[in-house]
Parts: sequence; C-alpha cells; structure tokens
Amino acid sequence: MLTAEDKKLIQQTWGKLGGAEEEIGAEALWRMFHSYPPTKTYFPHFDLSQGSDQIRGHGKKVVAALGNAIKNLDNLSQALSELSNLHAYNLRVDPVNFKFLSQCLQVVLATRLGKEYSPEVHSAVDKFMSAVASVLAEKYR
Ligand code: ZNH
Repeated sequence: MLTAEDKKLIQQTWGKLGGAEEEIGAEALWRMFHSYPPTKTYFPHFDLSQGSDQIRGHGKKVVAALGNAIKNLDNLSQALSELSNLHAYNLRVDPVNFKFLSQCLQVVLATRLGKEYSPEVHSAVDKFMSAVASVLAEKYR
C-alpha cells in the first residue's frame, strides 16, 4: 500500500523529470531489452537499436501512462483499466516482465536524480511500480 508520504514523494519525483519523459522511457526500455533479452520477443516488429524512433515513441507512451497513473494514485485500477485489458488479452505479456521494466526504470531514475533518489524515494517508486504491475496483471487468467 502506498502511504500518503509515498504518494507525495512519487509526485515530487515525477515533477523533477521536466520534459525528459521520452528519454527516460526510451532509456528504461533499452536497458530492459539488454539486461533481460527475452523481453525483446514481445517487440519483433521494433527496431531495437539504442535511441530508435520506435523505442523513443514507445518509451514516451509508457512514461505518459505512468504519469497518468500518478495523477490517479487513489484510483489506479480505473486509471489503468484499458491498459490492463490490452496487456492481458491482446499482448499477453508474462507478468514477470513488469518487474524487469520497473527495475530498469528505477536504475534510470537513480542515475538521473543521483542523491535525490533517496532510499525513501526508491521505496515509494518501487511500491508504485508494483501497484501498477498488479493492476496490469489483474485480468490474467
Ligand atoms: Zn506495455 C504497449 C504501458 C509494461 C509490452 N504498454 C503499451 C502501451 C502503453 C503501455 C501505454 C501503448 C498502448 C497503446 O498504444 O494504446 N506497459 C505499459 C506500462 C507498463 C508496461 C505502464 C509497466 C509499468 N509492456 C510492459 C512490459 C512489456 C510490455 C513489461 C513486455 C516486456 N506494451 C508491450 C507491447 C506493447 C505495449 C508489446 C505494444 C507495442 C506496439 O506498439 O506494438
């Protein structure tokens, strides 16, 4: 469960990204493809070289979805309901992969934010990404 303090930290942290969302998303994806190569099998139609238009475009979409989730922290299931359908019924992404993306995103944030990525922020972002993952995985059968 996200505490009120976690929510505040997540919102503050997101506020610090200021315009770098696409880059952050692209870096996190690229890192995921390289540190967890089986994740690439979901993107056979993408050019997976670093900084490709497709990675950037997809990174932007993923980070925008997370931004939207952050505006709806008390209502995640509803805010992510369409994406949850998409991942469960159409894409059939094995939920184990959500952890990989979460981890990669955290490394990217830590690299960018340095000291500001304190243990408290780390913990809040980790909980947030787990909450997102459980909503995205909630319709799997
Ligand atoms: Zn996912 C898609 C989000 C994870 C795979 N995604 C997507 C989108 C979004 C997202 C927003 C778009 C949609 C539309 O267009 O409508 N994801 C997301 C999030 C997350 C995720 C938020 C977490 C956190 N995914 C994931 C993973 C994977 C995936 C982990 C694997 C590995 N997705 C995917 C795919 C797709 C998507 C494959 C499709 C792409 C294209 O474009 O084709």
